[in-house]
Amino acid sequence: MKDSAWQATILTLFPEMFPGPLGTSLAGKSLKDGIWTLKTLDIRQFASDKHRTVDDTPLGGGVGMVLKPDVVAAALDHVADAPGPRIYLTPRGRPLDQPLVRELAQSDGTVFLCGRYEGVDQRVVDAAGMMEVSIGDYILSGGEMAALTVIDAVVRLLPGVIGKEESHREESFETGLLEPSLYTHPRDWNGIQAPEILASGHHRKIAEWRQAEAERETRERRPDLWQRYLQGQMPDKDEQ
Ligand code: 6GU
Repeated sequence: MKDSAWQATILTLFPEMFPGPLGTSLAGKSLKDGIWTLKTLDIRQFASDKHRTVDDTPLGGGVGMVLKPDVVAAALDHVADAPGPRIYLTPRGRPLDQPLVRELAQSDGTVFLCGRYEGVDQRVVDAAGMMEVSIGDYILSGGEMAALTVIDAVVRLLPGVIGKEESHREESFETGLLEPSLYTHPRDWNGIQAPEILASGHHRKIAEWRQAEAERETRERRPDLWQRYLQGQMPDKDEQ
């Protein structure tokens, strides 16, 4: 197990967006406890001209502006000693999923490059061997909200952030199934009954009901996850 803090290093034009929501709740507590650290670096400080220009028009024409490779390279050089993979947040990237989150949590940290405007000159992304990551098929105004999302997902996996190791095991995307619906007291709410089995005290039957519900909900809500789950259960079958 890792005994030093997980280090998030963020290159951004908007350092004031951090820690933002990561300063509260579970992430905020673990930040204060030193389980992870956050360092932001303002990309603008690496501009070389007196106007502190960080972007330029796209070669070949087109809308918007592109972050200059020399400026981004200087920012990356400045954090050369920061641990972990270099991630460029872009809707063109590999879709974030729980296996990637786990991989990042197992490293000593991650360096995040947040793009704004239309994006970053591809040459610096390629030259630095950056991993390109997207958080979903929609467009954000910049990579900052995506970085916050990735860090939130990573931090809750770090040892000591969530009480028992137990609490991760039955989660969606750890089991490959969505979690079953949740209910609390009162059992009768406005005449609507919570499932009777949950009040039976019969732990084996409750576990079986939850498994069946998780399977049904996954099949109905996320046929894509359901197919992957079935293939994981039956590695020989290629269709179901
Ligand atoms: Cl990583 N960046 C931006 N700008 N938009 C996104 C995204 C990232 N992931 C999904 N949409």
